[in-house]
Amino acid sequence: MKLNLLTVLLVSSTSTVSAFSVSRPFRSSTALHVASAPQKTKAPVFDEVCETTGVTLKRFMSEVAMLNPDITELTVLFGAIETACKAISNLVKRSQLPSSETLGYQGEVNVQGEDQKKLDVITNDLLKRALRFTGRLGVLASEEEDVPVDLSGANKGVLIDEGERYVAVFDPLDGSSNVDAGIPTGTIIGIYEHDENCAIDPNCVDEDCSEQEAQCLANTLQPGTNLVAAAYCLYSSSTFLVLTLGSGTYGFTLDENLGEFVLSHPDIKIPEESSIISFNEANTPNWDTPLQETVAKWKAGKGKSGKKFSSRYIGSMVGDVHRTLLYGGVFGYPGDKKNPNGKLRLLYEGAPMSFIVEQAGGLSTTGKERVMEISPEVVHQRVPVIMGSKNDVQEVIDAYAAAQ
Ligand code: FDP
Repeated sequence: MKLNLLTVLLVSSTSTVSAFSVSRPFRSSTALHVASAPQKTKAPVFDEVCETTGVTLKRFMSEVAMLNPDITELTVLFGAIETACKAISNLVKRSQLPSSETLGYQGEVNVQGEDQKKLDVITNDLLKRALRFTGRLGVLASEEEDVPVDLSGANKGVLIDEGERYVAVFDPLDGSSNVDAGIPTGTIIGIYEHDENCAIDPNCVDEDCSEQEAQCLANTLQPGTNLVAAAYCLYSSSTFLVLTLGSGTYGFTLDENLGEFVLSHPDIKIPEESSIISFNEANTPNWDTPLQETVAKWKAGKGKSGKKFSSRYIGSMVGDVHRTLLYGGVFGYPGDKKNPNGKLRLLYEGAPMSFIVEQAGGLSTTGKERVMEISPEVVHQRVPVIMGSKNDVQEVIDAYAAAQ
């Protein structure tokens, strides 16, 4: 079904007026047409590998598509993600050079009241365009956009016929408060199926839009259990792209000579227990008592494993989760007395990263419930997150349960 043409670029109230602006937050109070939970994809096996190139992301995705023809369209999206990550990696690397003039603040505040860095804005634009030009997206939501952006119709820049449409949610430059100091940052992306029954009248502006049209734009408000794919790119000593399509977690490293992401971490399995905590410990006194007590036991070597934990915290979620996937441990940004829902956003931080961690055999919880099962009510909703090694996170869940 071809959707109507619509120009719906929604921008912050402090800048350009949008063709469609929504004064109320999107809420999922009534039933949304949301695709059913995705089927498990079949993972490829590589019998023959070129010694020079290894398994590139392109080969990986095309073999996934051969095994799972129903998700062939995802290869196009991952082509765009790959290009965007390479471009963002270059931007981040060059940003330290005085000639790049990309460090510092943009002078705008996003809808969450955070000062936008220049690179937040540049990378948001870059990723938005890369995804939009695939023609496979119906709607996207980003940390840097006030409300979801409708991409259906000619405004998406390319014309496609029928074909699956997806919803992308992303944080283009997570950890950007670190970027001026050259500390690792990342991009986080989640992909849901879009409700193809959504038709939006191109003339619908503000209150002229029906509840149904507003809900179609709000198609981003799906729980993590509906994710069909999630990925992050980490801009660090190397550039990594780690993804899940619901059948394990796979890590690729950018071979700068080839210009290709090469499979370097196949089927990542997070250690079942470890001895690393990764929290902003300045907030400890305000945490919930069960978490405070569990972390205090770990530090004293009196937790379930008896190991004495040590602390590693970059303050960049992608970097901290990447280390946690490889070395094990517990990364978290829990709720506290000041911010009961913590700091991280459910849609484009908590849910996609939880999908990746769970697919690597780990757990992700708020303490009281599985992050993946929470249905967002608003796009920029925050969520407490405690994720990582299965046994360690289970210890936190048990402490919360015992306290009830
Ligand atoms: P940032 O504000 O630099 O974008 O949610 C964003 C985030 O970074 C995460 O990447 C990171 O884990 C967290 O905030 C760090 O917050 P604190 O500075 O409060 O520790």
